[in-house]
This record gives sequence, structure tokens and C-alpha cells, in this order.
Amino acid sequence: MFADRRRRVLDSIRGAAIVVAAPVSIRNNDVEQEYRQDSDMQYLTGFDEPESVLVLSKVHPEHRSVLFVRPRDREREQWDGARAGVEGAVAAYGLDAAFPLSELRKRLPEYLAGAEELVYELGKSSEVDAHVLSAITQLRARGRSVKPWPRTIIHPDSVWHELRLVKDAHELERMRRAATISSDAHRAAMAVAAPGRFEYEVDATLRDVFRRNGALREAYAPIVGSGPNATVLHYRENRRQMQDGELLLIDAGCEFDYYAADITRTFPVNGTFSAAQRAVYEAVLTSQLAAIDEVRPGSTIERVHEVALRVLVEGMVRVGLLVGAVDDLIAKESYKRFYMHRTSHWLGMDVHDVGSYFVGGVARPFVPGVVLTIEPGIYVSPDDVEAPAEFRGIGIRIEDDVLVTANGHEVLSAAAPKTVDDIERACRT
Ligand SMILES: [Mn+2]
Repeated sequence: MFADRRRRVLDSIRGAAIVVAAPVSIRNNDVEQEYRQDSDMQYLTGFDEPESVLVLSKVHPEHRSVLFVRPRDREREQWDGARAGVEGAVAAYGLDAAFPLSELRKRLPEYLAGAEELVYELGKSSEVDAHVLSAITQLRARGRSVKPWPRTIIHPDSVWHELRLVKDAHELERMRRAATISSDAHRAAMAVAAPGRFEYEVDATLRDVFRRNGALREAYAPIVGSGPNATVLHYRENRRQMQDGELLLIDAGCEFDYYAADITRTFPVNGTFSAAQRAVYEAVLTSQLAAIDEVRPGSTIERVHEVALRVLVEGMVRVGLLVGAVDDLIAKESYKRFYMHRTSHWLGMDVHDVGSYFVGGVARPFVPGVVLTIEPGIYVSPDDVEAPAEFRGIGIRIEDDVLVTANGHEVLSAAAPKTVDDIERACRT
């Protein structure tokens, strides 16, 4: 599978490509952050060790795929765990060759000589940037007697990020699993939340369900925001004590084998929506369902956003948050007081996945295999004195993960309770 992806990249480039592993980052003193491989490196190799560099070359006489890795080291492995080493990288990852990373600088020119273009993301690793520049400088200095050297450096967004945007069966299996586990976690959170409990107790439940089901990482730090915290878009403190009569907004998803889920649900802490909460909730839900309905091949994220926005603004007028004609309120952006973000992003290995949103200046039409989120919301600031008093401090977002299929769409996160009745039932269990 990884070899096949590399072949597709090689088929689409003129020359060579380089992918760099994610760096190890320090948490504090000599303790490292949990390591996660760079998504591009993982996508093209499945190799999850740091300090590695993949070189793809159409111009080298023998090697198409070469990996530069940390060599075996008995003492370091005693402390940090096994390394594949040079032999293991070739044997287990289907590469044509592997070398110690320390040889990258010396060997890079032979993989770039004759390449007209190089696909490489400049600026991610100053060390590898320096090796690339040194290789190009050397090749250029050899003069006009030899092969071409890369005159163009191309960002991967037009190459393997395009491949990553359309998910294959292997990827969809993982995305379905991530979405199902995350849906279970949201259901468990609804059962745990109660007046007097703390946001971090719910946070603990989410992470517990993720891990117990084999999703070893969160796709992003969970947002568990009660009461006024639900109106803070990226609230992450998760330490407030929840009060009776409040809503709890949870935006949380796990990562299963490198694939993310991204789900938001909002529900009453005491298990029953108040009339005002319910009115705003239904406005967001109606918008979200209408937007999901727009997902099919040929539609676009722009179209989905327009539908979500129109139905959402209609809802704002219906409940009394806005007054006026819907067209006017949209044209004047009056809704931005309550809905200040976009409706969708791509979802995949990265929670905000790669892949361009526009192609040639127009919104990219959906094709089967792309996955996007749909997440409208209404947020009424607690100190918005112009908003009706009963709505102040209400923050509601509903977010699902939606796969474009040949005939329409599939909601990957459908198992997370979403209707008022289903939510109130899940809160009671
Ligand atoms: Mn999202």
C-alpha cells in the first residue's frame, strides 16, 4: 500500500521528492513530547521513527525510494526502544535502499542529479533545507556538461496532499473506526456530565473511551466547555464546575491509527433542554441537517457553507436573535455576532486536513472519498446586552464527519446522539 502511494507520487512528478519526519520536541528539561510521525511521512512509508528522511527519485539509476534513518544503537535502544535501522528499513518498509541519516548530505546530490523539479516543503527543517540547498549548489557548480538540476521547488500541496485528500478503502476503515469510537465517547460523556461535576471529569471519560478502544491519541485537545465557556471557540482549560441549567459543549475526536475524527455535541448538563436552549439548538440542528443534505459529488464546501448559513440565519430570526430580512442579514454579515467561523474543513490524517479548497480560483467540487466536517454553531456572548436575556451565554455547535460517496454521502459520526430526544435519553442513562 505504501509502495503503491510512492509509485503514484513518482508517476506525477518530474524529478525527485523529499519528505522529512516530524521532529522530536521537548516538553520540558529532558522530557520529550509524545512523538507523532509527520502525516506525509506516515502516508508514504508507514515508518514511525523520528530523524528519518524519505527521498523519491525518478532520475537515480537504481533507487526510486530511499529512506535515511537512525542507525541501530544497542545502548540508545535500551533506553528508547527498538529502531528499524538501515537493514530493517529496507526489509520491513519495501524501500529500495536505506542509509544512516548522517549520509543524507553526502548522498543527496546523486538522487537529485538530472531532476528538473524537486517536491519539497521548505522551512520545516532548517537542517534538511541546508542539505537540499547544498546539493543543488553542488549540482549547479558541475556546469553545463552534466544533467539538469532542480530549478523548481514545488510544495507538496499540489502532489501528495492531493492524494491524501481522497481517501482509499484502508483509510476509510480507519476513519470509520475513529468516528465510531469518538461517537461512543460523546455518548459516555452525556451520561457522566451532571451539575456539580467538573469539566475535566468529562474530559477524562472521553480520553478513557478513546484509549480503551485502541485509539491511542486524541486528534486534538478536547474542548469541554460548560455554560459561558461554550461560547469560547477554542476553550481548552476544561476545569470549570458545571452548574445546573447550563449547556455543555464538547468538541472531541480521537485519532485511530493516524486518522482523525472531529465531532461536536452540545447538551444540557442536567439532562433536559430549557425552552431557550432547545430553540437555539433546533436552529443549529436544522442548519446542520440542511448542510449535510448538500453533500454529494459535484457539490462544494462553499455550497455547504451557504446552505448552512442561510438556514442558520433563518433560525436566528425565528428565535429572535436577529431582526430583519434574511438576505439583508447575510449581505451585511449581521450573523457574525453569533456565527463567526466557517462551516467545514477537510478531515483525514490531520484534523484540518491537507488538500486545497479552491482549484483554479473556483471551489473544488466534491468527489467520492473526500471527508469533511459540517459544524454550524450559534454563540451568544454572556455580555451581549442586545441579545434577549434568555439566550445570553448560550453556545451551541453540532459537528459531524461526512464522507462523500458515489451517490451522496455517509455520516461517519452518525452514532453520536444528535436529536433533542436522543440527547436527553443519552443524558439520562
Ligand atoms: Mn472541526
